[in-house]
Amino acid sequence: MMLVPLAVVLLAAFANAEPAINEARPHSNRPGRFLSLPIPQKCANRPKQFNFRGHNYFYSGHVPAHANQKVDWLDARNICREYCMDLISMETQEENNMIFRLIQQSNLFLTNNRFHTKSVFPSDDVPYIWTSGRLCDFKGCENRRDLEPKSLYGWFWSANREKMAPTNQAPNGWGFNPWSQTGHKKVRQPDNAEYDINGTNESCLSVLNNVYNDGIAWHDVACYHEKPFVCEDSEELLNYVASTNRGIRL
Ligand SMILES: [Ca+2]
Ligand SMILES: [Ca+2]
Repeated sequence: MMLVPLAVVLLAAFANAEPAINEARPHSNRPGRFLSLPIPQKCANRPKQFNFRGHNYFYSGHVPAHANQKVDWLDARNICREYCMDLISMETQEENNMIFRLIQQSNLFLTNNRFHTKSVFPSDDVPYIWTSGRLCDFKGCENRRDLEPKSLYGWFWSANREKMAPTNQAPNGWGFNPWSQTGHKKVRQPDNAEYDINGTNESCLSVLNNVYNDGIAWHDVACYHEKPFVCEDSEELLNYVASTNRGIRL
């Protein structure tokens, strides 16, 4: 019974490890990298900055240990995962708008779903954050007709492997399409624009704060860029740590 979650966690790790290796920064020789496993002590003491529908979240810029950190997409996931969290997945418009508000009012703290100021942090404008959104363009995604064309049907939340709505329409139950209508090439996102510049695919989903005069919106971005991030509780990792550490309080 305890082996199942571990197997799931490890499978998830390997399923996602391949692209990270292939995708390591074009000009770096960082060795192959894998998904991190949770660290029970860190899970028990994870930052709980705000809560939504039973999940805890934190924005790296508001947690002293990570306040000045900008990391690539996989490093961001791994920082979250050690806390039994993962990068945020915005499955609903409510959750999405909560993050949009956080970005917009980054000098404010969200606690118990209420904003209040906290003067210890500068009123820094958040230019962008990483989410767990990912294009299925790695090993295992080939021969999947349901994902073609990838720019429309190939996106999913890697935190829970849930498929996203087609990128050219508002997701079910949403009043708007969160993907930006513009970007580097002045066309709607995802546009894989960096591929034309240096051959790197834009396979990761970032929320950008008005970078293209487009308000706060979703963009496909190359995964090697370094950004602050938002972590969200991972039920999979919390369940795994709970089932393997009797009596732990998470
Ligand atoms: Ca979520
Ligand atoms: Ca783009």
